[in-house]
Amino acid sequence: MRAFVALGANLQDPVAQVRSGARALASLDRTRRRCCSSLYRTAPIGMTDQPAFINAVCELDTELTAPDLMAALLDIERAHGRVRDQPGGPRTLDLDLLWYDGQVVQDPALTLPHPRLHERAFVLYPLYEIAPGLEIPGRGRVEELLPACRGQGIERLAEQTG
Ligand code: PH2
Ligand code: MG
Ligand code: MG
Repeated sequence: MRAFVALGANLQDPVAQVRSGARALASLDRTRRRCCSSLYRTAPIGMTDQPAFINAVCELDTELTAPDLMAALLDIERAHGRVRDQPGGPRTLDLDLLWYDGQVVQDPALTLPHPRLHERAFVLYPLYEIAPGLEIPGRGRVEELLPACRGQGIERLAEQTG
């Protein structure tokens, strides 16, 4: 199955955290990492009183089911010292399953596509870089969603994701 995962970090050397997260995705069981976007430095959305984020998106080819992939993402977050205290607050590494085989899932443990992806520049810009024509069920193609979130602070970095 094809899947897209968003990476985000704003604590403890965020560039290194996102790169390390991207490497962990590449070594997941029964999974191949097809590509990664550039790294982006982004203004915090929601809780704005926190450091800037580093964000990226990776595309995977996986034989894991969506729930198994989700569980593996949470394991990687924990291995990067993720502490869940404040919702939307600062974090060492956040891995969000954005899209999995075009599936629509409404489950307390997993919502697909990711419920806020269509309104977030920090997800849409990196996704546009690697999959501009991707259809987000119920929302439209990435390239159609991008214009609505112009103006959210985002800057593409020259350094490689890995
Ligand atoms: N993640 C959030 C809330 N706000 N803002 C930016 N710029 N990047 C993020 O990854 C991010 C955020 C909750 O997951
Ligand atoms: Mg998130
Ligand atoms: Mg998350």
